[in-house]
Amino acid sequence: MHPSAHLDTFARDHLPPQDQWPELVFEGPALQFGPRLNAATELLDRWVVQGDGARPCVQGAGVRWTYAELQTQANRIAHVLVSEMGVVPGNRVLLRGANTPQLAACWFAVIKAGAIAVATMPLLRAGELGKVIDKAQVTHALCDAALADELMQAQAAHAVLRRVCLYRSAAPDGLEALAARHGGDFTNVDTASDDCALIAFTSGTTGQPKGTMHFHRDLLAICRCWPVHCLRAAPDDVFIGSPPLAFTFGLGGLLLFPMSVGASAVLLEKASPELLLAAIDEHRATVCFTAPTSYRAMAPLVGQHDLRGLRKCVSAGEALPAATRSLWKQASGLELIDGIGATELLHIFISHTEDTARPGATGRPVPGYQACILDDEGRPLPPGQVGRLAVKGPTGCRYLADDRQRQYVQGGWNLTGDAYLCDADGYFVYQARTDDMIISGGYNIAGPEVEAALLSHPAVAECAVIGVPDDERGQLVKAFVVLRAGHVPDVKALQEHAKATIAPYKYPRAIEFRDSLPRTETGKLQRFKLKDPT
Ligand code: 3UK
Repeated sequence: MHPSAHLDTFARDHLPPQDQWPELVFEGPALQFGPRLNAATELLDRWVVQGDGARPCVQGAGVRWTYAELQTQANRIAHVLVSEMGVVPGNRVLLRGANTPQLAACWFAVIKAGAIAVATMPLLRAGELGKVIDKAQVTHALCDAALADELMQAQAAHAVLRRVCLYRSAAPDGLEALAARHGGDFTNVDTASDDCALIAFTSGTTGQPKGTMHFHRDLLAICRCWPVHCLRAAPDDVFIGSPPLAFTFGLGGLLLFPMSVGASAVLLEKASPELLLAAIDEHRATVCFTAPTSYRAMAPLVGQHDLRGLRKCVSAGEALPAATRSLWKQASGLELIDGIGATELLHIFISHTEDTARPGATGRPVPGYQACILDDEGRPLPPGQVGRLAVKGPTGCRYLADDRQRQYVQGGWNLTGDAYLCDADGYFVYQARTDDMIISGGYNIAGPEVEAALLSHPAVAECAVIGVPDDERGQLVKAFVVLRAGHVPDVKALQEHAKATIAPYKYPRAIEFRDSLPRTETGKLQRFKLKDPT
């Protein structure tokens, strides 16, 4: 590793041992990184230096900032971090707030100061924040005044968190007042390209959060893979979407990727399907990032808005059912760009362009990444066989002090925990989470395939399919269904529809109707909550 700029060496001290890292592959000139690199220099300052400072950069929460204005804001906050809050390079700085330009400025300030950004989901409560503070030994925090309560409670229980400063606050000791006392220039800390810049937490299904560590160069590497080859956005694009900046899907899609091409982004504090559609219309947004369920919910409402500006729509976070792809295409005229990403790999590694989309498939490895399907012994499987998805590329899993590193990384590959097959054309087709495969009467049944079949029925708004214990079959396929308005429960009709759409043995033998389904803040179905309702 290169000489670190970190005075607080916590991050390097808690990286997994080198022999447990995934193999990193840096293919082609765009993925070669020198020894020194601060991601903020490349993503933000560069535009001002080259004379593009007056271009629009971020808007939302009552402000509209050019690149030069975001830079000035970030520089002032960096001074506050260093000279008033006592942040030294390598310290972990927690960020808490809804998506706003102010949060983006705080994020860049942390990166510029050579500290480590630990962005957290706005919905987290004191107990969950406490786990993050403890695990990442967070010493400082910048928090939206509107969300201060839970963080203050967490701070009371965790002495390691020394200083909290509130932003979007009118208080005399609020961040705005402190920042106003400082100049708009700041010399970025000369970090190593492999100094940790970000610890992104992923909760998974167990409730014990895992911190994934990403370097300055990783932030640029993801900008040079999927956005260049699959998204292909332009400097005049206006990005918009729902994922929080604390979710790396949102950080890339709504901050890093627009800024890597000199484009701009609309940051929305609230982005329910209704609000997102209205905001696309209002801001003439051209590139949208959200989850499959959000496209499904927006489709019937499209007619109420003017979406003529919209030209690219990205779906990630969960498998995209073919029915949702076609529903969105009918409603908007746009072919969705689906991509599988993971917090461990920072962003998307299998995807496609609008022209190479195949309904039901996630796509092919994004240039820069390699993927294959492995059996339980780690041997590659031939086309058409279902096994474990394995990925490598310029980014990869490095858990902060966590034994689960050995599960995620095996033989140099990142194992995402997904069951996939690769077809004869090299397209990767999602089956299920490996721990969600249903085994019924000796058959392997992927819940999402049954869900896709049910979703193609006009009465079905949303559904989730799980295996429930059954004396006779081992497991029984059970569907939880949310009906569209105006439809009445009809178990038989849905079962017949499933049998007519997929192999009949996969049909849901039990169906339960619900008003809603349990989901994470990142939009993922929590199937485990349906299995074990306690
Ligand atoms: C699932 C998908 C099928 C899959 C993420 C884009 O979701 C992201 O990160 P997470 O760590 O979850 C990773 C897991 O989510 N998944 C995500 N996208 C897809 N399954 N098709 C998809 N298109 O199980 C994966 O292992 O929360 C997504 C960019 C950055 C991200 N962090």
